[in-house]
Amino acid sequence: MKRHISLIGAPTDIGAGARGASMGPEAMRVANIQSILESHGLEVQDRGNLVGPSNPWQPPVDGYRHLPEVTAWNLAVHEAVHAELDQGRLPILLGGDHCLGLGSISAVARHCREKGKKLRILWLDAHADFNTSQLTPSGNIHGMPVACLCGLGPQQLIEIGGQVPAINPKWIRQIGIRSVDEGEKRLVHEQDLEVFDMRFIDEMGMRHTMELALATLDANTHLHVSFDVDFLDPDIAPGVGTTIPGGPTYREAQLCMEMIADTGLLASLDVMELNPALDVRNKTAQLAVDLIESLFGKSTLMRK
Ligand code: 4U7
Ligand code: MN
Ligand code: MN
Ligand code: MN
Repeated sequence: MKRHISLIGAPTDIGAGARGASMGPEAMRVANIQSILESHGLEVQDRGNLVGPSNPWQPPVDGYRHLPEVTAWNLAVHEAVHAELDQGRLPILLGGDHCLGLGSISAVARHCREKGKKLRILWLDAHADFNTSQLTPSGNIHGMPVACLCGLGPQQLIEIGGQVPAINPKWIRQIGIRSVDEGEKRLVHEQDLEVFDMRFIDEMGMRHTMELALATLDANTHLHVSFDVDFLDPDIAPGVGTTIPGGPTYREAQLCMEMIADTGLLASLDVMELNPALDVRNKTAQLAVDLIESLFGKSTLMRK
């Protein structure tokens, strides 16, 4: 079956602690994401960029930085992603900072409700993004989208999907985690998130990790991948705002993507937190495109 992909740019760094992720969508285009996906037989439409408020670069208010602007951007992302899914297309959200995972995944969850599909979310990230206004050390909302999706957050954000909570924590598998704040850690345990942290990957290997993370999929599953580029080791991916050492290597990341591709169930994707202002000759964007090729089934040799 020919897959129909829509690229949606969300050029903002409204939820981040460093400026620059707003340039992420253009860097992915410069790295030829469209033509490279087309070279694998996919049909790809670039829907251009969404628009939203500019970044006022203000300090947090009541534990949230830029809450009204974050809300506006997430509403735009929610509608755009839902519209593509409604047309039977596979949206790739080009971020933009990871606060927009809320708009994207709430749209996917709404679509799954409408279609009676089971949802599984792979959250590839160095961070758990499970902070609340009480727990956050920064006030930056890109550290909160998973909590918001689970119904823990400000009303205007948690209700974006039309149902609160938008998702059940049991639908999420977090992979590559290696930086979780103290209070956030307690909440992760309390909500019983399934986390395959770097310690787990070190001990069990990426293959076994992915076998477990993908274990409960079936033919009726919509698989969403939320790929925070800081998931990758900073040695290979310096172009992100919050580098954390000790991430997956190039080969581990490839295997992760290939095993997702093998399921044949990938139905939506976020590529978030790419920060061209911190990159070296666009190499992190090129690496992201390279990994996305694997995610869509590129393999070294022909496979049956
Ligand atoms: B990202 C942090 F304190 N946890 O909340 C926070 F370490 O989307 C970082 O994963 C959040 O890049 C990183 O500010 C958010 C911090
Ligand atoms: Mn719909
Ligand atoms: Mn993130
Ligand atoms: Mn991160």
